Amino acid sequence: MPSEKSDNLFLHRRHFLKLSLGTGLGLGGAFSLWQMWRDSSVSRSKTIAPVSPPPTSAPPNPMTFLRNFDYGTIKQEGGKTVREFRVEARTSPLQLNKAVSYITWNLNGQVPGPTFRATEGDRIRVIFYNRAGHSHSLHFHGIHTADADGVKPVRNNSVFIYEFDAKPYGVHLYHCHIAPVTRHITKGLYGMLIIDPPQPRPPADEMVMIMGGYDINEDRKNELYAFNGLPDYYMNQPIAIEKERLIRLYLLNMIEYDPVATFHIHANFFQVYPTGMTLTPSHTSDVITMGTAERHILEFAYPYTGKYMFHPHQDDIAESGCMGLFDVRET
Ligand SMILES: [Cu+2]
Repeated sequence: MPSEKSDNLFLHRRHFLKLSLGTGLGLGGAFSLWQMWRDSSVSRSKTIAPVSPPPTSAPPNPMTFLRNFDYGTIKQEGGKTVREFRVEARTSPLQLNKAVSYITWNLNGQVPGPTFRATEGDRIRVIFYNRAGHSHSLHFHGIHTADADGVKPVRNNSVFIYEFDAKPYGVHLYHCHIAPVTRHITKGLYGMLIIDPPQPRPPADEMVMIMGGYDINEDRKNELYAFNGLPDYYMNQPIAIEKERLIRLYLLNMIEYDPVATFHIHANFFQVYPTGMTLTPSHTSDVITMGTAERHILEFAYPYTGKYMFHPHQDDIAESGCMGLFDVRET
């Protein structure tokens, strides 16, 4: 890979490019150049004006994050649906509780990063701006070429484009893959990628829960845990759901340092779709065990109103922030 210069754009092998950050040339212009290069058999490098990073907006709280899916900007290119996502790596503080403000490494100022969503067969294009102050990357789980695998550092003040086909359908994830990866993940650089099957799943109240841990004092153990970034958030603000309504939960374990975490719901059972890669459930349970990066779709409906806990059944993890409540209400 060519060495990086902040004022140069290098166009090299297929599926990616690097741009210097700043203001000036719009993305459309950059893509036109890139498409010209992509369609050419000649490998070359070019210098162009820099492009603008994505706009800054207030990060969502865990309640809006819960049901917020980023479907990207849809384009048609050569008969194919392309979903284009723009994200920016940042370094910013997150108030985890009344006592702890923690410096996170994040996407768009939020932990976890946005939930990207596509349909199997779409083309996914993630334009990754790094303004975090040091190198990061985005490594996606899925099937793709080596140059889209996201293990190479994207240095501060540079841009990298990851492009790959959305396959296979399921619940997947992305995270920074810069060593030490454990640190880059616990600092907050991770998120979910949902790839829907060609025939959509039946209607449901869909939500995303990502379990994460925070190593506050850098002793390689987690002191705090959370669903969707903020410890105890859903204990203080229960998730309202409707009685007898089908809930489809996209669940991901991103807890580092602890080898496994379970997930348990009170007063009910769920059906398990392993890694979200099946259309029929594998089994029914009220607790499921997941190693780091494991994820599943869980489906359930509550027959009675009231408040019901959900949490890992490692109660030390639950009592350190990874616990919440469903508030089941009449329709
Ligand atoms: Cu990183």
